[in-house]
This record gives sequence, C-alpha cells and structure tokens, in this order.
Amino acid sequence: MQDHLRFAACYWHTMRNGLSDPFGSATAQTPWDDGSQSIENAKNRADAFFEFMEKCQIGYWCFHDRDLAPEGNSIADSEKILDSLVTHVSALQQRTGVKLLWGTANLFSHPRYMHGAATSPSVDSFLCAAAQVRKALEVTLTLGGSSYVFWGGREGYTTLLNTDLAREREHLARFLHLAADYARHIGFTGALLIEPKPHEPTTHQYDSNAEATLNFLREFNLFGKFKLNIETNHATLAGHSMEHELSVAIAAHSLGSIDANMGTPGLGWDTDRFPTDLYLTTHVMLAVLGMGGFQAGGLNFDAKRRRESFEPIDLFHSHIAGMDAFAFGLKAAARIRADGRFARFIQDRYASWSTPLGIEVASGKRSLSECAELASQISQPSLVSGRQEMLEAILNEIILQRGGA
Ligand code: XUL
Ligand code: CO
Repeated sequence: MQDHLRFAACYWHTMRNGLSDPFGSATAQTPWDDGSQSIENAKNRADAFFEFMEKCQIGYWCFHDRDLAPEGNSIADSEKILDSLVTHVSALQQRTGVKLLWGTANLFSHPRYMHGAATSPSVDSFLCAAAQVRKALEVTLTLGGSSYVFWGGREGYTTLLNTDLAREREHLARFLHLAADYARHIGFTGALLIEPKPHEPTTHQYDSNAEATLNFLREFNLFGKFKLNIETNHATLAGHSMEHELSVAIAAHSLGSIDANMGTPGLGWDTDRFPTDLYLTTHVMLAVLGMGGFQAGGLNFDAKRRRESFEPIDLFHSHIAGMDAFAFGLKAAARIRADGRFARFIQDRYASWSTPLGIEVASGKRSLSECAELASQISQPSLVSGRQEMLEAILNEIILQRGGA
C-alpha cells in the first residue's frame, strides 16, 4: 500500500495558509510562527513542517519558492535567501527521510504578475518569471524532487476586450520550451508537469482542463515533454469529474501526478477540502492502479482545513482523514480489479470490434462505401443494454465489502 499511496503534504496550505477567506481574516493558530518575514522564522516553520510530516508518517512534500522563503529586494537577494532555506530543508530531508515530490515557482501572487507571467503583455513580467523558474528548477534538482509543476494561475485572461489570446498562448508555449530545455540542460531528469484549472483567479486559464492542455501541448510541439498534474477541485470547477480528467490524461499516457483534494458541491470556489469521499478515492485509485501505479508522481494534499478547524491538531485530523480515505480507496480499487466484473463487462461490450469484420473496420481496411454496403445487409443492429444501474449497484456492493483486498 505504501508504494501506491505516495502521500505528500504541501507547504503552502499546511504552513502558510492562515485560513482567511474573502470575508474574514486568518484564524489558524501557528505557535511556531512569529509572523515576521525573517529567515529565522522561515527556518522555524520548516522545522515544524518536517516534525509534522514525521509524526504523520507522510513521505513526501511539495513547495513554491515563495512559500518556503521570503522574497528579497532583488533577484540575487531572493535567490540567496532561498538558498539558505534549501540548505536548511536539505538537512531536514536527510534527518527525516522525507523526500521532495515536486517544486514550483509562485508566478501569481506578486503584483508584477497581475496581468500574467509568461502571458503578460509586458515582456518584463516574462523575464522575471523566467528568473524565478530557472532558480526553482535548480533548487528542485538540488533537493532531489521527482517532478516540477507549472500551474499557470494567471496565464489566462480577465477580459477579452484587452487580450490578444493567440499571442498569449504563443508566449506561454515559448516559456514552457525554455523551461523544459533548461531543466534538461541542468540534468533534471524528473517529470515536468502542467496543472490544468479552468479559472480562478482568471476568468479563463489557458490550461483549462486535461483535453485543452493536451491539445495545447500538441499544437506547440510540447507533447511528450510535459505530463499533467490533475487536481480534483480543478476538474470539478471545469465541469468534469476527477475520473474523467484522469481517464483523459491516462489515455494520452500523460498522467504524472495528482493534487488530492475535493470541492464543495454547489459552491463555485476552489475550496480545496481534504479528500474524504470514499467513492472519489476509490475512482482515483482505480485509475492509478489501471495505469500500473505512479512513476514519479504521488498524491499531494493540495488541501486546507476549514477556517473553523483552526487548532494545530486539525492539521493531523485533516491529513489523517485524507490518508485513511485513500487507503480505503486503494483497497476498494483492488477489490474491484480482483472481482473482474467491470473489466469483463467493458470487454464484452465491445466484442463486435474483436470480430474479423470489426478489426478490419477499426484498422482502416474498409472504405466508407464498403461500410455503407455492409450496413445495407443489416436488418437490425445488434445492441445490448449499457446496464448503468446494475453497474452502479455492483460498485456499491464492492465498496461496502470492507476489509483487505
Ligand atoms: C491552485 C493550485 C496550486 C498549484 C501549485 O489552485 O492548485 O497550489 O497546485 O501552484
Ligand atoms: Co494544485
């Protein structure tokens, strides 16, 4: 189970999110944090984070450059501050055995990125973003990260009245080419991942969902250089289920990693709740087992406690709730695979395509006119029920059989 459940805690929510919302201030109690921007405070926070992961037995972590280390007065100064934190967390990784799942650069919080980073109308913002990504790639390599993630938080538009969409997409592709080339140049062999999201904070994000992102990658000759990091709440904001987004990514051999959380049905925000829905975790683990397990990826809890769950102990409750839900999901997924009824049903459903005629048609050996000729000999197409309700009942039956696989 440990091999499949490669859990990661995220630095931004777990250590840097005070749990404020658009209508209220921060509530989280953080006795290890003096609220200052000092390097000392940043190191104390990192100590608390690794102690937390050790106690929870979480094996991986993820971070943005700016949540790990405060920004300095210049690029060189920021890089120096980040380096001192990297030395510090490197020792913490050594001591605890916790590994870096992925690193990333925050290209969305600073006002210089208000119009976007790679897609900004100002080339200056593009250049600043390049500096940040260059450094973030280097420190991800230094810390032994398995992957590097690009989430284009402001790579989109607020209104088309001021936007040259075609140009912005080209700039985004240029940026990704430069980053991929640099990553390989410095010897980073991990996966490069793009994290789709439809909107928020933008009106529209160019990497809006898995299909749109894969299309973007193909259009700009980036397919194969990047895989996807699929997040549940982003899938649902895009109007899709998590299993849909995972299936699309896996069909293109492009699922790299997962941001494990869930939204609040009916609330149109990225609420980033901890994933406690057992049907969701079962579907996710079924998809992961179906592709043969993760290679470089894992299950990153890109999730935050509710504003009302403000005590430090809630950090434990929330992560443990997520891990238990995924452990259940893994066992249920293994039971579904051992049971075999779904796999058999799907195979039988397409049986006509395994006949000699089906194989000829699918492989392009029959022209459209030949297909039409063959159709004229059919009096009644042979069809069987999709049996959705029966399958849903089987899913309930297997999920409710608790215990080992
Ligand atoms: C934002 C989000 C990010 C990315 C990393 O919705 O999911 O935290 O995971 O930048
Ligand atoms: Co995320």
